[in-house]
Amino acid sequence: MSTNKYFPDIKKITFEGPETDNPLAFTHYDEKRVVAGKTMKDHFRFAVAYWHSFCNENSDPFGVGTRDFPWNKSLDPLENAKFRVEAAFEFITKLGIPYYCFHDRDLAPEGKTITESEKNLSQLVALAKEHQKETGVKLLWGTANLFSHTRYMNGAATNPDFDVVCHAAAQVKAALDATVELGGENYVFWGGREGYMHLFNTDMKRELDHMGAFLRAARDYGRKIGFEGVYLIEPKPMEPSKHQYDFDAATVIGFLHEQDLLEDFKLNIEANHATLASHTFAHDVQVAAQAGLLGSIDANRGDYQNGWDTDYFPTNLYDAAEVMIILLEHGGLEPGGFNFDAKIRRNSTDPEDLFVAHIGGMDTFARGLLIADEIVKNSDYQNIRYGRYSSFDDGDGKNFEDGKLTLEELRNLAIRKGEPQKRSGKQELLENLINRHIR
Ligand code: XUL
Ligand code: CO
Repeated sequence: MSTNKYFPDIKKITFEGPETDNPLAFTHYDEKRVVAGKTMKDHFRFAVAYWHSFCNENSDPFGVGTRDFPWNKSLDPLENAKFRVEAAFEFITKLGIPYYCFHDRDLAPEGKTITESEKNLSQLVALAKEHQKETGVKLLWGTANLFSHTRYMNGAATNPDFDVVCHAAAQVKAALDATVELGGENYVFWGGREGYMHLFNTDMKRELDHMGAFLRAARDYGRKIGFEGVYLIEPKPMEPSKHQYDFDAATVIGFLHEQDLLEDFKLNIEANHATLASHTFAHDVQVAAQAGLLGSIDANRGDYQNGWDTDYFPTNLYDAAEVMIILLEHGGLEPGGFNFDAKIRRNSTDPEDLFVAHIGGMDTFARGLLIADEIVKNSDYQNIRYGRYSSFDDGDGKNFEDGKLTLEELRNLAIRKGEPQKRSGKQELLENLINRHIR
């Protein structure tokens, strides 16, 4: 463990099992436990989100932040960034999480010029690299913050002003350099300001083509400097823009096709972004997985009453189990993982709250995995779900699937077959499975 300065009252979090009443222990996440042929550690590849956990003081539009950051000791933001790395690695190792994720500006403050920003970032990258080496913690993905600075108010890669596009490129270049230097396994693009606030001042076609050109240039640069990982696009329908181009998984897949990016890019599905798009978390995971494009997951949770991106820590066992069934069926996430893109609430001000929140998220998914494994192995779930399509397995059904039947031939078959039998969809039976397998 690197230090014991920032969370001195917290010891290393361990697995104690379902019977424990210790809130600072895992009840279900046992990193060594093998489920469906893999350890829990390898199933999830959990990651801490640097921005929410170490940069976000929980201010909101109505008031200043409430969290105390003992690593903000200096008046110099660059010095504080160095203390912050120490604090982050202390937290990550005490929690026993194998990965972390960052934006360039989480790790190091922006300088007055591009070169100064690059210098700041390389200093912090060097420090993070030492901590990674010492602790064995790895980088799941890096990214560039192309949404906070005022210059991006009209977009980054899709900005109508070419000068701004160049600034965005400079940032992505440095963030890719940092990701490669730290052995990052993926690189994320979240298009926070890539979209529009009103169509009347927007040439949507041109902006989308610019985004494609920008991503191709970024991809080529990354490959040139030896990035062998996966590029990920993170869909989100709105917020901060009224409409974001990476609306949901299906929209992003269409965009990747159109822009010839399918070879290198996959999707990073965030639970709360899926629900903002009026889908379930499982829906967007399923859409990405069936296209062979499920790259990684930002694990969090929305709120049934509020429409916005609340980024709660995940606690919903039903959502977790549903998603874990899809993952088991599609062979997992590697080299992606589960990044807790989630924040503790404004009034969660004790240092231990951050631990408790992550423990809850990890246990929720661990339990979801156990439930999913039981359902896949020991229930009729797959037979019922996939068996519904057995009429396409051979004969004319298969011929139809293979594109061999004309509309007239289908019509003649309808006459020959007569009125179809009623076949139950068995929804309630399937819905009850999760409840039945919570042990
Ligand atoms: C914002 C969001 C981002 C991305 C990375 O809603 O999810 O933090 O995950 O830029
Ligand atoms: Co996210």
